[in-house]
Amino acid sequence: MALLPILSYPDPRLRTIAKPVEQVDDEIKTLIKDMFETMYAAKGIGLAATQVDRHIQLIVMDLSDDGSQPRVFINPKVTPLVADKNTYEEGCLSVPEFYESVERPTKVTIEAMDEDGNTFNEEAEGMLAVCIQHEMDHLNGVIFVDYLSRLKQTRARDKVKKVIKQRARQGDVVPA
Ligand code: K1U
Ligand code: ZN
Repeated sequence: MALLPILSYPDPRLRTIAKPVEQVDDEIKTLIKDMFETMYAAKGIGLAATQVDRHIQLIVMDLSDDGSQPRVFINPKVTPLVADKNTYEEGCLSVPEFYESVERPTKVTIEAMDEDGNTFNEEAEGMLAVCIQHEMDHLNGVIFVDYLSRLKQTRARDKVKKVIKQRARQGDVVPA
């Protein structure tokens, strides 16, 4: 297994539109394992392939407190089920240590394939709905700060620069 470097905002590679996965082969299965390892090491609850510079429609997620509920979404399609929206304070592993409120539909349907290539359909609300919409945005080249004011986007850039410098000084993470 391997820890993958995570791209940081405003890296232009985060704007790439992901292509569908054609076959769930050994290469994809290795990438899934590496993405889980990377997500858990970064203390995240989700990770899109875009964030590790792989531009395919693949998301990993674990919303449990103890790493016991890994979920894989391949070629996901997410559709809002209701017009109601909720606000949630979001974070992003590509915008480290920056949190802001984002409004999104409260309830969505998800159609996707799992790691065995089986298609499933699911209704989602709460944290699953928030997280899957955030990760779908990554696959479409959208970052949660895009929903914020110019001033907040500037603050996000400044924060990321500062965190990258701090981490480099501590010898923590090598930037992607
Ligand atoms: O896409 C990502 O960068 C992962 C992101 C998922 C996410 C968290 C909160 C709201 C929407 C999407 C993270 O895991 S950020 C990490 C983090 O700060 C966090 C971890 C657990 C709960 C809440 C935030
Ligand atoms: Zn993110």
